[in-house]
Amino acid sequence: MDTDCIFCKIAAGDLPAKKVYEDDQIMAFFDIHPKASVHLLVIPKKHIATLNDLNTTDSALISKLVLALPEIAKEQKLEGFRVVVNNGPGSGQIVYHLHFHILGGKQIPTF
Ligand code: DGP
Repeated sequence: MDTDCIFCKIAAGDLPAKKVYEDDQIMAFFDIHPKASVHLLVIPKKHIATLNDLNTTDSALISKLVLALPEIAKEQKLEGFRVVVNNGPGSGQIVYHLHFHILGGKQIPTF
């Protein structure tokens, strides 16, 4: 755990979040500043700052997280959804704890 990291604090239960899924390794909760009618964040509980910081020992964890995305979306009754990962400077990443945005609900702009 990184004691300065907001998502580590959420993962540890030290900060509140509107959780929709949690197990021993990953957690999903609503984004505090939603950009879509359904906007969730899915995080590994382990502190990993960016995709660049992943290594092969994280393979099972990341596989589990990606496989959970459609399950979490299904729980929210989303048929289709967009997954976004902002990664590093210039990408829009604000929180340096790896997270996958799930965006869905009302039609979201395409690009
Ligand atoms: P990014 O720009 O990819 O780093 O996205 C960070 C997202 O995290 C942003 O959409 C707002 C959200 N966020 C920041 N702080 C909190 C928080 O304390 N709780 C929740 N639920 N979301 C947060």
